[in-house]
Amino acid sequence: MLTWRIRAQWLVIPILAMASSGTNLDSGSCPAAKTADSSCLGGVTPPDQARYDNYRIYNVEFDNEQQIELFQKLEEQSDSLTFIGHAREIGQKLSILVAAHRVADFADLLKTYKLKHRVLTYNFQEKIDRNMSEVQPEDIDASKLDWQHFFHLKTIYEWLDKMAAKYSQLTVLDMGTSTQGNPIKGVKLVSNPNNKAIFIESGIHAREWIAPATATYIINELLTSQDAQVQKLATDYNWIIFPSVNPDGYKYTFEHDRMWRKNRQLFGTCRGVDLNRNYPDHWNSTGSSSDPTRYDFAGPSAGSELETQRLIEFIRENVGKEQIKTYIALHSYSQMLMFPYGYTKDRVSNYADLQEFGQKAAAAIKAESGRDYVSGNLYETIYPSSGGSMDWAHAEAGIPIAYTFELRGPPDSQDLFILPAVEIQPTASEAFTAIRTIVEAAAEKGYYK
Ligand SMILES: *[C@@H]1O[C@H](CO)[C@@H](O)[C@H](O)[C@H]1NC(C)=O
Ligand SMILES: CC(=O)N[C@H]1CO[C@H](CO)[C@@H](O)[C@@H]1O
Ligand SMILES: [Zn+2]
Repeated sequence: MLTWRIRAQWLVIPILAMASSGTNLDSGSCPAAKTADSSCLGGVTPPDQARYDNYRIYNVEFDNEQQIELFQKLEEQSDSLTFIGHAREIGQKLSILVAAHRVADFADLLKTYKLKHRVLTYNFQEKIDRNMSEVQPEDIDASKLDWQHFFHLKTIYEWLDKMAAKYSQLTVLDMGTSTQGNPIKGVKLVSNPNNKAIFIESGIHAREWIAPATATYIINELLTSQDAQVQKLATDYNWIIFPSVNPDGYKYTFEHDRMWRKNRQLFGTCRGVDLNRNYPDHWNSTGSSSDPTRYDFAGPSAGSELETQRLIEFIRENVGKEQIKTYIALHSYSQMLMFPYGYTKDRVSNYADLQEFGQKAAAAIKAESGRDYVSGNLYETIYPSSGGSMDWAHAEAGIPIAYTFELRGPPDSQDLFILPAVEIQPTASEAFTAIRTIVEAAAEKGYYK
């Protein structure tokens, strides 16, 4: 929020400076500068922030193999084009964020190769700016946390502490520190030590802000809802919820680059491992990159990252002790409820059950909000990817019910990961409805006996 204020000031100050005739912009003294940095530019140093002015989002559709090959090459070649997914098959629709300086030749390419397409957004920065006004300041009192705004990591963590102080059945957990030394904090809600537990992981991808917001919503509902069905879920099961398992990345999206996805591990000239490609289960076999500059970099080796190791250790230590029978990973966007595997289309042993629960959950969302969510295994529903936490949790940790949710918006969203704050509450509510539906359906089938 601080950076937002500085930017607003930055627009105003040069105008004031020009209006007062005595001011020499080249004098080297910067009386109006309020930043700690001593260098200056017309009075105030601009923040070190990625900007996406005049970046466009294109949604393209592939008609033939030549177009697919072309776009696969294009993704390899250019870091000025951010692919949201990879070119794979005829009929597929793909969103691509195109840097301003590439708009002309990208448009030419579409024309030359006759690709069907739509421009979803002409200036992505506008969306980021507008929605930065929906972020509460970092130093806000954590008791003001709500589901009409987005919140910094610090506020979320303070809120967990406050809730634990208020509700005796809630304890704060700490998995340990991240690469950059931030704690990975969560909570455990225990009504009865003999209950089976549900584990919720969120925020593994930094820019998917709706995921941590949904996690806090669920914690709050479980503690405060007057709905008898919700109260029953809170007392029949124990809940372990970590709102941000990639705290370094989450902080970075608030301070420097709204579109950051990975952790912040350094690799020479660039940073970041996609933590959801780093788990030691068929690691680096499909749908991940070996290149550290890529958004889906799998890391130098399986389980190389501290954040990955923390979660693995936590699950290993607690899966038996806490009887964790359900694992939910929260992501955005695309509106999908997916189960293993991500690395292969081979079916898990309880495929039919997971398919059935997923379909019931999608129907429950449809009834609640009218939104369309699709359900299926991850490999076939979104795209093949290996090293994901869900595959690991199911195959290696033996957790039978495992899902990855892609929350709002729709697959051709114009906002990508910048979900308007007015949608936090309904999105979180429908996600919770899906979880409830899955848990109740799994209970009927005897998964929690
Ligand atoms: C990951 O897979 C790619 C493609 O098969 C391979 O070239 C690369 O060496 C692998 N990386 C590691 C660290 O094994
Ligand atoms: C992407 C975007 O701009 N989303 C929203 C930002 O916030 C305003 C105000 O709530 C919404 O109207 C936008 O749709
Ligand atoms: Zn994600």
